[in-house]
Amino acid sequence: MSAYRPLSASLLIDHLATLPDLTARLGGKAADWIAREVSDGNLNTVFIVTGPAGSVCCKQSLPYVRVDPNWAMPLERTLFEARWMQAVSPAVGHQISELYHLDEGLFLIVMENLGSHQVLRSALVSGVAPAGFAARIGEFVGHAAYATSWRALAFEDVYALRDKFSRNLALTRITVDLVLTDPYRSACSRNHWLSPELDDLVTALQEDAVLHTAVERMQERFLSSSQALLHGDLHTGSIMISGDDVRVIDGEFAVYGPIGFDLGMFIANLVMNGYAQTGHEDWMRDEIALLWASFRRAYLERWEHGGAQGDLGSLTQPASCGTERTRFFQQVMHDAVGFAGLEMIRRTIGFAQIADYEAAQDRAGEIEARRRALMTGRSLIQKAFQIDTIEALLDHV
Ligand code: SR1
Ligand code: MG
Repeated sequence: MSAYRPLSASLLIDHLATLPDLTARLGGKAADWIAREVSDGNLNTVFIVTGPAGSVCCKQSLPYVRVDPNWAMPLERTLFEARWMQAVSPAVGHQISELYHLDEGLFLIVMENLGSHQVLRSALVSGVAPAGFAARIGEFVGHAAYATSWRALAFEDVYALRDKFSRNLALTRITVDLVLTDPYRSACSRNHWLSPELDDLVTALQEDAVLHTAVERMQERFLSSSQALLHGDLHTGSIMISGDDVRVIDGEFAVYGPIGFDLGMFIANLVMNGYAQTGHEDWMRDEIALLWASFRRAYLERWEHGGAQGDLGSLTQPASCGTERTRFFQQVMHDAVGFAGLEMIRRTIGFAQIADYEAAQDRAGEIEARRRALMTGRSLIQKAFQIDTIEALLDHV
C-alpha cells in the first residue's frame, strides 16, 4: 500500500511503472506513456494514461471536493467505488468498467478506459445520444438491485454486504444534505438560482410546511429502507455511451437504500433534459417508459428464474405471487416518483446543477425549463404515493 499524495500526471506514470500488470497493459516503457487529465465530475481527479499497447483510466480521491477546495472531504470514496464495482459486476457484467487495480493508500482506482464513449449528459446536450439508451439503464438497475436484494441473498449475506457500504458516511451525508434537505432551507448558502426569475418558486418551496412533511417521507424512505445496493448517484453524468454500449460509472455513492432512489434520480435527469432542450420532450418520455419497462423485465426475470436464495419470499413460488409483484413494483414507483421530484429541485436551485439548462435555446427557454422543473418536482414529491404506474408518472411530468 502506498502513502497518499495527490498524483500529478508524471507522479501517476511513475507509480504505474511499478505495477507489472498495468505496465504490460500499457506496453513499452514509462517514457512512452502519456497521462492526460480529464477530470469532469465534482469530486475527484481523473487521468487517461495511454501507452503503445493500450490505455487505462485512473481516478484518485482528493482530500476535498475538486470543484470547491474549501470543502474538506475524506479520501475513502474511491474504496467504496471499487467495492461497488466488485459487488455488482457479477450481476451486470460489461455494463460497468472493468476494475484493474485499487491502491488503498493512494485512494486510486485504475480501470478500463472507455475511450470511444461519451458522457451521456454531454451526448444529450449535443444531440448525439442514440435513442433507446435508457433500456440499458433499466436493465442495469433491475439486475443490480435484484442481485443485492433480500430475495436473492440470505439475510446474513445482505447484512455483510450492507456493512461494507454502511461506512460510506461522507458521500451519504452529501446526498442527505444536497438532495434531501438543503433546497428547502432558506438559510442554506449552498443554494443558488436564477434570481429574480425563480425567487417566487424558491420562496414557496422553502415556506411550504406541507411540502416539507412530504420531503420528510422521502427522507424516511432513503434512510430506513434497505432494499438493495444502490448506485446512489445515477444521473446522466454517471453514464458513458458509445452506440449500443452503455456503461454505468462513478459508483462512489453506493449504499443500501430504496431501489426507487436510483430510478427516480435518472428519471428526473431525463425530464429536465426534455424541458431544457427543444425537441427532446417526447424523446425523453419514451426513454422514461423504456427505463421502467426494462427495469421491471430484468428484475422479474431474476425473481422468476434467477434462483431465490433469500429469506424474503422463501414461502412462496415466484410464479404465483402476482399480488405481491404488483405491490412491490408500485412501492418502487412511489419511491421513484418522490426521489425524481427531489432530484429535479436540487438540480435547479441546489449546489450541484446541470449543464442541460444551458442548452436551452435562450434565457427565456432556460427560465421556463427551470420553472417547470421546480413546479413538477414539488408536485411529484407531494403526490409520490398516489402515482402507481409509469403512465400516471408520464401524465404528470
Ligand atoms: C459535492 S458533490 C455534489 C454532487 O456531485 C455528485 O455527482 C453528486 O451528485 C453530488 O450530489
Ligand atoms: Mg460522479
